[in-house]
Amino acid sequence: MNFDETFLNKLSKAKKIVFFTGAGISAESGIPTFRGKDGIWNKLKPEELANFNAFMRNPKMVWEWYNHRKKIIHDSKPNAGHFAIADMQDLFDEVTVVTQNIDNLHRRAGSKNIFELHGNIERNYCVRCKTFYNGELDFSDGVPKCNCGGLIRPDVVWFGEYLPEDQFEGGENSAVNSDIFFVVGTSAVVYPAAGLVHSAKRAGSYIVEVNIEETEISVMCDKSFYGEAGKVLPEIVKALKNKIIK
Ligand code: BV8
Ligand code: ZN
Repeated sequence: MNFDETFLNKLSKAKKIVFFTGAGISAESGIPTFRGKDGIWNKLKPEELANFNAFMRNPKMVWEWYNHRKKIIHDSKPNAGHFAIADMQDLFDEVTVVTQNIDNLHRRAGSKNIFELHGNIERNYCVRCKTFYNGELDFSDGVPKCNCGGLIRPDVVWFGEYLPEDQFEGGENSAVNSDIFFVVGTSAVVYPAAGLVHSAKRAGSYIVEVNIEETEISVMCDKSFYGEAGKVLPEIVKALKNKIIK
């Protein structure tokens, strides 16, 4: 892949980089996206699964869905896109990952500075007393229960729920202080997460999109690379390393 000098100069002068990522960066790890052609939302309605009332109405069904996704995630590995982002930590003063994904793949790829806007499928807590249960859960009677009798739920953000304040604030802060804000593998339709692109833009960041197709925020981007994240991101790392050694 060839990158124009303007882009490479911008990159080589940058100090603070943010990678705002969505389900698309994990697609090449075999984890289905939400809204793509084979997206999981096509078959299942988010309101039927990813919301608190649906869980309280039918916790067994919601747990079956999350356990199914957990199995796919446990059988998957970070891909070249996740590793490229982790590699960038050696090329810039500060690299922050702000992810909407709950699959833990950025951490498994070696990224250190991560804000998880929508939670993490490896964590669970009691809806009543908020005690965390992060080991194996007991599904012998269908739905795991806390010692206090409350239902245990996945620690993910459902529709209509607030994002964890510390994570969203961290993501917002890194966005507005970034020199370059990469938007990777997200349809950018879910708010307030997608609002971070607007915050970064307003603060004067250079917005770079990596996606297989145009999205709602493509018009806001200074640069768009259309291709798979697992192909484009390693190419950017390679081009940057070549520029640095020249
Ligand atoms: C909330 C659960 C406050 C975890 C998810 C304005 C302001 C505030 C709220 C709203 C608002 N407008 C609407 C709302 C409500 C709602 C919302 O945004 N609805 C949308 C759908 C219209 N937001 C909320 O409810 C949020 N909470 O606002 O609280 C509040 C509280 C009370 C009352 C009022 C307000 C909570 C949102 C979080 C919901 N949880 N998931 C889980 O089970 O995973 S959302 C779900 O969508 C996932 O978390 C996912 O991360 C997220 C975003 O999807 P993407 O990651 O972008 O994935 P998608 O499939 O859409 O796109 C994939 C992209 O990758 C595509 O572009 C594709 O082209 C690309 N791609 C594919 N392959 C590749 C690739 N790119 C590169 N390489 C590839 N190989
Ligand atoms: Zn409890």
